[in-house]
Amino acid sequence: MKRLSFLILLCPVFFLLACGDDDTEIQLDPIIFYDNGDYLLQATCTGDDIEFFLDAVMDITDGSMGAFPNSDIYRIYVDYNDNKTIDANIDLLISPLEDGRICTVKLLTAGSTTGCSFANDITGETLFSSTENTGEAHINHRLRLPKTVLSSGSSVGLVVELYDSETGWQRLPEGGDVFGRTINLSW
Ligand SMILES: [Ca+2]
Ligand SMILES: [Ca+2]
Repeated sequence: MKRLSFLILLCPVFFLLACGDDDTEIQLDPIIFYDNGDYLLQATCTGDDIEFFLDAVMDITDGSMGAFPNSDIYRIYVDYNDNKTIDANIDLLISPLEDGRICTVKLLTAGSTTGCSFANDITGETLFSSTENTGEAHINHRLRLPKTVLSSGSSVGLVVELYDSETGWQRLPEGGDVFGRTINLSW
């Protein structure tokens, strides 16, 4: 009886994981790989780089400048070897600093990391402006980085977290976890 209960408990978990297994292929033209109405996440393949455009259309308060927690920022958890597991010193967390530099750290556990490292070929900016998605000024982030930073192969699992100083953190995909449930990209 105990074994049966265990199996019943496991089934919904496997179903949830299977739901997130479809990769979205990034092309030369921008594609929207996540859209929940409040946030549109786009990506484009540009040569050896991938350019992310994280459009926080719901965030109409300008925190593009300033210091956390009064700024609007993001962080991206990167499952570098795309195996749905946190691997110490392999998987990454990428986030902008107040001075505009992009900090890359290696994950040690879900809640601890190495110190920041910086690379000239990882660039980004946060703007408070209108975009093609909506004419009202709002927060939007750009991040460009080499494919080789994102993945040991040609696919990656991401958990994206966006912070609005007014409303706090929002994790995408909703219900995502590092790295059991991710947004999956390939190129
Ligand atoms: Ca804001
Ligand atoms: Ca991993």
